[in-house]
Amino acid sequence: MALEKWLSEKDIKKLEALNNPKVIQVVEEFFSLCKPEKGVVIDDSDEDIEYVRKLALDLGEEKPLHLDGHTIHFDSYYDQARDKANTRLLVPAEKKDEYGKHINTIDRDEGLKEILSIMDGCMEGKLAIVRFFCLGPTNSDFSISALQITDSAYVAHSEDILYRTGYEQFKRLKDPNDFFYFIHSAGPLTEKNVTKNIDKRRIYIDLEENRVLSVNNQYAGNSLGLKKLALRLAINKAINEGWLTEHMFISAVIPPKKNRKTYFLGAFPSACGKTSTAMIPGNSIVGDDIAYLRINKDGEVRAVNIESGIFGIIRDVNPRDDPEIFKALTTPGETIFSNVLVKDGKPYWLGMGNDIEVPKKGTNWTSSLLGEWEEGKKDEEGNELKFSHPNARYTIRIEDLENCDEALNNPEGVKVSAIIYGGRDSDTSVPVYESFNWNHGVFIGASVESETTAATLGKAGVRKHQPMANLDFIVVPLGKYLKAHYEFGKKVEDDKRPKIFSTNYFLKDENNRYYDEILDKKIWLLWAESRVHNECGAIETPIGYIPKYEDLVKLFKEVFNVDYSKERYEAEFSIRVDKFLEKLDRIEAIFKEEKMMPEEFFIELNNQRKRLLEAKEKHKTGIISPFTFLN
Ligand code: SPV
Ligand code: MN
Repeated sequence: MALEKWLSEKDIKKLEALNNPKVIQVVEEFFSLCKPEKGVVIDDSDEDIEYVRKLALDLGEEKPLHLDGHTIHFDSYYDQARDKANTRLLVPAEKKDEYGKHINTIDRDEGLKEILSIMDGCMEGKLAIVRFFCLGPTNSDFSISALQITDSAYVAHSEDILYRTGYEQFKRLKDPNDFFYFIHSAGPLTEKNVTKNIDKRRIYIDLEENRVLSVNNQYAGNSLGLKKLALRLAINKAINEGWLTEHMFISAVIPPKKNRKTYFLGAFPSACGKTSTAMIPGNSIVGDDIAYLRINKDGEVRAVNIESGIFGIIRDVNPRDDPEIFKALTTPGETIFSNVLVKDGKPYWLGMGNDIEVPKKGTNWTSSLLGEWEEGKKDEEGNELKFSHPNARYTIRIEDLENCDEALNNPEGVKVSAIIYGGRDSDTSVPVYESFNWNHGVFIGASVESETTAATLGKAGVRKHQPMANLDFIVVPLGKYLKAHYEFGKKVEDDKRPKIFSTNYFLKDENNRYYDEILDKKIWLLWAESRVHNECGAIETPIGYIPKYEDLVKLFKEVFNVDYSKERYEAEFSIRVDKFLEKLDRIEAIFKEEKMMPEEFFIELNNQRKRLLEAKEKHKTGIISPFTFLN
């Protein structure tokens, strides 16, 4: 067998034990193309997993830090975030038009030819690691098996922290062809162990083969098959099979003094408070990024976290705002830091707390290109280089968090009672409201927008359309994706359908100051939780149901011992009709252009506009106080 060229007898036996001809074929095909010097097959044993952990250190892709188990990994200066321009969906030429303007496609034949030629010999001189994982808990209706081949020990190690092992699960596959596979190569590396040929970075998604090919990158959002690459394949699979794959956290809201847990899912675009909502103190976390949703035999909507770890933004993780994560990052245990500043084996990041003195020199994400960092150092354009990258990350296991929910690995998933859609909006929406029903909620999710912040490139305050916070990952026409949400809702009985809420933590006053404190999101979720249990009323407005003043007063007092003023309530919960109407125009302009749009979407859009115009006419103002609707 050709595999003998790369693999030991023992490793070949490991592959053969899977009894899966397709796995053998994929390994042979891509070993032949990528031409690694050697290969290794990793199973679920502690011994094999320890081998990968050590390999990342031996190869220098990670370096030890001062706390036991902590390591640092750097990505190339030019590889610090997802590469949207070079992440493309392979589509047959005749289908290209169906995908509209928002999905980055390339002709399948042309794309394959290009990427396979880039991958030819991309692993020369390196070791190819073959790994098996399970997306979602093992032994579950949700489980999807995944094969990863990578020449990066950092990638293989990260996946160990972030996903469940799946070698044994592969042996149980009902259909031996039903798995995802991911071929990754960091490509040739510089002497600093970062990708050399960034100009040839490509991430191509092939739905026909349920595979993603990714080359010349290391940043986890580009390289790790099981994260955003699998998300794209799973969206397609879910739509074909009648369930949902969403870019959502899963968290249990635990109200004080009530003996219960209510599971919420939440979709928020990047940098809109998703992980911090999942991590609200007092609640417990199942996942912070990606969920599969299915309807079980009792008609309940259930969800699992497809991951078992967090690849989180480290910026602003400090003892006050993110106590659980801060604690995990400052305690010995298996943790990978990436793209932070390191000095004397200690990691430093932006916003880690005022009482920590940041060194003026050290190694950071700029060092592989520009040498050691020191304060005042500038990039080619003359901008000062921060000591830690704004998108620097940590990789940890959820089990290592004190607020890990007991249902993390439950093969049945958790019962979904509510779904939240959040955006970043300084001047339009209220902090929290409830949709009238599922279809209205889907419309709210489809209309999520996020304003750019000063921290991202380009002009601040520009609104980006982010349907379900999933736009970057949707690989079917947008209309088809939305239709799947309407269809899913139809399959659930009224009393079992999750309630859908909208949140906005970023509303500002006329002096450009946020109304909300960082932890006020706890109150908005507790209000939503009490709505799930029909424990409080609400005010009907043109946009949906908003909280009553007295209910919020009670919650703020009970939870934070804070007096929530009538003035603040009125300012935050006024319905800004004109702003909402402007938003509707923006949303309509985007979806009007899309193919296969479900009728339900435009019904909701028109009803929403009608309600807003009627209210404006009736109350003769573009900003309506919440108290007005009580009369
Ligand atoms: C996100 O940007 O949504 C992330 C990080 O979760 S990444 O892995 O880059 O996608
Ligand atoms: Mn994400």
